[in-house]
Amino acid sequence: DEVRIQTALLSVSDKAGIVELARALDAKGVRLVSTGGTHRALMAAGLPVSDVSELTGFPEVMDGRVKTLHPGVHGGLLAIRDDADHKAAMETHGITAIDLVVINLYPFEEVRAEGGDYPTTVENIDIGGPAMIRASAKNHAYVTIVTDPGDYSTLLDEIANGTTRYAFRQKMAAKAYARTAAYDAAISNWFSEALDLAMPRHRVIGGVLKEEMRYGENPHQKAGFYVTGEKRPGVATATLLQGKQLSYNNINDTDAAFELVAEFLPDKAPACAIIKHANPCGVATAPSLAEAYRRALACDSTSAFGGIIALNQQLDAETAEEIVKLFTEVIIAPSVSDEAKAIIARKPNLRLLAAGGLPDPRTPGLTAKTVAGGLLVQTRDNGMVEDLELRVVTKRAPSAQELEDMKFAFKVAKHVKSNAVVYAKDGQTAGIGAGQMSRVDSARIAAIKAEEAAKALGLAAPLTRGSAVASEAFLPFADGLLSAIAAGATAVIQPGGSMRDDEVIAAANEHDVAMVFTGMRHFRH
Ligand code: 93A
Repeated sequence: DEVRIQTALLSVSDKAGIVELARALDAKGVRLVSTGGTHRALMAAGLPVSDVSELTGFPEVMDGRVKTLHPGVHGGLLAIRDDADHKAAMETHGITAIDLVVINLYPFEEVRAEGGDYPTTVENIDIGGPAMIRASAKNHAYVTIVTDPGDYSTLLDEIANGTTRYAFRQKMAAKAYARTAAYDAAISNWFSEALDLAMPRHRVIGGVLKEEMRYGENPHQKAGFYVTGEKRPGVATATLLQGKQLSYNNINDTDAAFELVAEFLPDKAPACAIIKHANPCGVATAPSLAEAYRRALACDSTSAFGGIIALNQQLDAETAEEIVKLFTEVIIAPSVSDEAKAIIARKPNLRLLAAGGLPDPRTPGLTAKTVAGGLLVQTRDNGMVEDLELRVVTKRAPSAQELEDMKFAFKVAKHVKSNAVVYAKDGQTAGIGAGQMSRVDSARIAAIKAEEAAKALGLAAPLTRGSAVASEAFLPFADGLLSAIAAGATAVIQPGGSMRDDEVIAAANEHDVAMVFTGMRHFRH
């Protein structure tokens, strides 16, 4: 199953390492053929290399759009070497067998990520490259295909004796199809964005492996981070300024934290969210970022230990000084001041991420989760309470302050696993109940958390007294409401739409509680 490498076709956009590879191949007596730019680079290095037009007998035309799309190339890639008919065709048409193909594609993904204009992005859709990759990979019985510059040294190890083994060619072929699939997925996703086709049915769901993690959610699970190329500031594109590589759980929690804090527009007020196990354990806005952090922490300082902190503004020195007092896993912010960097540097294990901006909570994008045998895909929950028509359903209308607290609580509830109950007062969470199977339990847990926080802070009464409470889905019975009233809530925000809305409204009226319906639900599972 060993194939001797006699002719190699090199056609690469990213020229890094290609001269060294070509030199090593040449030293083994491999005949080199390449396309325009690659040919020039190898000639400049003094290597003997022929132009692909010698295989095709046809010049590169149309600004290089057609350079390798020719039977002289594809026959040499696809021919079954020991088939009599194929051999005859090669002889009749003067086709040379190509044994090794080294290609990397036009940088479509990079051009897209850099926000290239429409014609430039289109021009960077590689046609000839993927065609050759797919042809070579199909014919891996004879042809070795290399699509990743990271594999050049592996290739040189493999061909130490001038041949490649079947198992190697097979592995490289599998990798090659993963490459072309990811490439086309990126093109498809770009079109969806360009044409604003948010519907999942228009999309190919695919990503490119950005990094492998040491393990997954648990140490016995393997894990990788695949990036889709979506233009959204966040954990996939952020710069790690210091600290170890993020773990699987770090990435998941950091995403949850940043998406939540981005709901609080930075020009309104500084905001901070602290996340544990993908749920917020404290969220606050305040006149200063450091104060927002202190208030977010006050909600549940026990859970915040080892948490993930997201900020909606540049991390400044004052906030950094506060943060380093406690053990934190990750900080993510749009940017970090130099002074803050120096302060965080005192905690070398603390991972610090600069995202370069905030994700727009109103853009749809996609979310996906796996189920046995499939992927469940939907547009992102981009509903914002500011955009909703709030309907007052009780005799008493909320005061201006209650209304503010309601909206704040509902925004947070959107990012809490269902069933979510969130108490808020004066721009900070007072208690959060997450992930319970019964809504009453979430309401009770949130109240207990608020009582504990009050004790820890030495307050006379928990912050739930005089708070607004949000439920991310309708209150099915009055019991959840009564539990919230018992904790001291005076205002309630919920989607409404239960069969027993009348019962719930009556209970609110009885206790002089103000209630509004949003008409929008924010389940999160
Ligand atoms: O424009 S293409 O789609 N048409 C082709 O026939 C073709 N052949 C190779 N792109 C084509 N390529 C790509 O050119 C390769 O995939 C590689 O990325 C690039 C190398 O071109 P050069 O050697 O001229 O720099």
